[in-house]
Amino acid sequence: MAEQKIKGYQTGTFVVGNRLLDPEQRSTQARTERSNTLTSGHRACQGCGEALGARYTLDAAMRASGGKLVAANATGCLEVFSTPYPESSWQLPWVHSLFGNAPAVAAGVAAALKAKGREDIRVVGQAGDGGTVDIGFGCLSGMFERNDDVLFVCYDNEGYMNTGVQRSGATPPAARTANTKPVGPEPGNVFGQGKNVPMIAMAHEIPYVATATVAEPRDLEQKVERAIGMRGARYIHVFVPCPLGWGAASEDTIRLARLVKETGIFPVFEAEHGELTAVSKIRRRVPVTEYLKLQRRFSHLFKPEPNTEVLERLQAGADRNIERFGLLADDEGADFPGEATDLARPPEKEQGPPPALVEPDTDSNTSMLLKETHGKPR
Ligand SMILES: Cc1ncc(C[n+]2csc(CCOP(=O)(O)OP(=O)(O)O)c2C)c(N)n1
Ligand code: SF4
Ligand SMILES: [Mg+2]
Repeated sequence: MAEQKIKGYQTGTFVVGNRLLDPEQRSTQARTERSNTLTSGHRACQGCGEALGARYTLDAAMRASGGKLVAANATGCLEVFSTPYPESSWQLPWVHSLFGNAPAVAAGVAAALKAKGREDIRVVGQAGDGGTVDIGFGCLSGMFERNDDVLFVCYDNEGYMNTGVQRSGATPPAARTANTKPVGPEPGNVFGQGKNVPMIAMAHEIPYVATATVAEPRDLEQKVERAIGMRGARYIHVFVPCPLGWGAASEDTIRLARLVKETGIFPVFEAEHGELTAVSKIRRRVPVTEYLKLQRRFSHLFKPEPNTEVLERLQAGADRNIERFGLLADDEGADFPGEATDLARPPEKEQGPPPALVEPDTDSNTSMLLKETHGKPR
């Protein structure tokens, strides 16, 4: 079904009412028959982008597969906060894999279903960025290379959150984590490292690759539905803010997910068989500082005075994405009147630093809070 474009929206927040859409175009989350695959009672932090992303993704996948879905889940926050023994928040067949082998487990489930003649049942593998871009990468590449009939979803919160906010191969440059301290000439995470797994997935020329953020659930749902409608290896990389690990306010999760796209830091696109097929244009371009300043993991870039050299390097990275993916609309801003600052934190909240649940550079605090909220890290 062709996506119905939304013309109306609430200036300042980009909130879009489902009432503006034809009923069949409305979000899965707006339907009374949604499956609540990740239901209430789990232990995710308030404002957890990963919980939101998983729910959007799996509810859409359940709808698209007619409720015939199995999920294999790597170790990580999503698994830990959803399944403290003997409880579970999952309302679908769900299997926990190791930290590093969710793609292989998912591929095995798909192979078993094929052997049993049950290819009507679809398989999703899912993991955090650590389980995807780092330790699970070999299994993922194998799953791509064999073109296994699995949709693999990475929930990218840019670090190892479950174990106390360590750096991953998806942690952005300059970000502070428990093991990338803001000290020395290059404070925080180094530049020039890290893996772009959506691009690597494209290089495998698998049937479908897409990126999405939790700020645009309809876009994410449509990509999941498209992916479920295909066979073979498919990959969706979802940007999911982590209030605890990033030192961000819980209420800023959606704002951050919007800003990461509007700055060009995170390109939102689709690709089939290695070719780019669609990009989600920037509605109104925003400087990277608007995104960075809401997060304590980047606070060292603004005090005691702005680190202009590092900020310029980060802006250059976003500009490169904008150029590379053609993210600016020809009529940039024409359909979306207003100022770039519409997306920024309301002025009355700009008095001090964003409220952080913990100081992410205090390792013991982070670990303690994680234990209190999720149970023991695995
Ligand atoms: C082989 C192995 N190494 C390390 C761990 C500990 N461990 C569990 S989850 C995790 C990090 C998870 O990070 P990510 O995949 O990004 O998920 P997140 O918690 O951020 O959602 C680590 C290091 C483990 N379970 N197994
Ligand atoms: S630490 Fe981050 S990813 Fe984990 S539950 Fe909290 S907000 Fe979600
Ligand atoms: Mg992570």
